Amino acid sequence: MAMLSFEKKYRVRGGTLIGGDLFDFWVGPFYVGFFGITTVFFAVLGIALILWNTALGPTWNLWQISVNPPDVKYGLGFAPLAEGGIWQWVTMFAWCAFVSWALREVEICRKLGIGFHVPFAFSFAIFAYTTLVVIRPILMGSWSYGFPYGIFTHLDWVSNTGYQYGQFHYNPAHMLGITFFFTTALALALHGGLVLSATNPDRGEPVKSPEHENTVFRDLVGYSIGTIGIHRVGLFIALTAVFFSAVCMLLSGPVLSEGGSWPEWWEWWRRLPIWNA
Ligand code: UQ2
Repeated sequence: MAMLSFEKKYRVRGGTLIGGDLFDFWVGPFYVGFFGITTVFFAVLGIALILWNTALGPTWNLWQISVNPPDVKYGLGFAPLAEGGIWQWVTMFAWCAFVSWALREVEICRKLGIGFHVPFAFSFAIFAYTTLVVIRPILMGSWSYGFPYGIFTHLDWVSNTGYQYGQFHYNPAHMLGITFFFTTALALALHGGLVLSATNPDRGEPVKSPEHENTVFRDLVGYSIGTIGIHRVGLFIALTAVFFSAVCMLLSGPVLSEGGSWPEWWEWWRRLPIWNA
């Protein structure tokens, strides 16, 4: 069905979680809804605070601008605005904007009568962000453990945090996260390549179907997971990559304490009785 007639068919009332019909309208191509309003509301507040923080100095250099978390001395309390308090408010507004966006996705899915896979997937991204700036700082006892909101400063934070544990690549959850990220790239490369190959036959030839796609992989590796299967496995490995990235950070600090070392952690393996019997 052409999009113009389809949109007319599905752009009907209903499916809202809150607000009834009040915000149930579109602006151009965008569905608004209660959560469209709250997304814009929190995003504008957060951006305004970032601009204010930048106006306080010391730089307008885009690469060096940074909204920094409070000093460790403020613990889990509110810090003065210019000393990390702005970071705390930006974090709250960002979190509310992200959750609003997820709930707007839910309303759109309800309107269309489709599954909730898109908001479910986005919730993993929100979980990863929440892990870094809320859950881990609370477990560590200070908001100072959150990452700074700046282009170069967040890179420095990642590097420093990694080196604090000796060698992050020895973190077992980091290993799993990376493995799943790489496997996600492999799966998407296979899938994208396969679909484009089937839909781009020689000039004058008909477009090919799943039989051809299945046969490529049966010939190649003896197995085809199928057209729905590849999307299930793709969603699973992508979300699992994000999940283990969050676990990796919860292990580094809250579990393996600061000053600990991931390379040393593997000593349990070398100490297994079987090697020392
Ligand atoms: C497949 C299939 C698709 C695909 C791909 C496969 C017709 C269009 C890529 C092949 C996938 C396999 C063998 C599993 C790969 C698993 C991992 C974890 C990389 O069979 O069905 O649909 O796109």
